[in-house]
Amino acid sequence: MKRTLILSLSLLTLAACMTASDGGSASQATVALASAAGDVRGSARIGDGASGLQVSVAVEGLPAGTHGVHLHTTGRCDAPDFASAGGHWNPTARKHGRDNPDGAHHGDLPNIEIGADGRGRLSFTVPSATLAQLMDQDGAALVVHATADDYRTDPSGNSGGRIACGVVTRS
Ligand SMILES: [Cu+2]
Repeated sequence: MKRTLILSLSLLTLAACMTASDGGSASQATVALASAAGDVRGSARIGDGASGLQVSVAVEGLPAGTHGVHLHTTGRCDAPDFASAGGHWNPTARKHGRDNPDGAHHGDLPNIEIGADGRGRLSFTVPSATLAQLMDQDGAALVVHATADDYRTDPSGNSGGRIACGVVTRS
């Protein structure tokens, strides 16, 4: 029992070290995406880069098609609708969407294309943003929506319901 615990702790420490050294960046966070039923829906990595906040998302088990993805302002993913994640992360008080003359939110990411196998990938850099900014007092969450973001309609690009959510967690 005791030996198992020590082994587990060693493995955890090893995993933490590997994560910290990955990419050479000191500031990293991860996201475990889940459906409202609690099923795994993929993951994301978020970290500070030379030109902004780098976000890499890989989803699985989601419906094929084009889906809105955003960083939301509160680090809470309560089923069934994930409304607890709040609106988009918007520290500069802009309107939604890169095609909106008053946009965009820091949390506005490009749409993700999900294939027939339920998988999709997305990499994006939020210009002039940092992980420290994102991880304010109430944290942040990554949300995948039911439909495409039109990049224009405030406040959420008409992207429908929230079908997967994950809390941003420092790694
Ligand atoms: Cu959203």
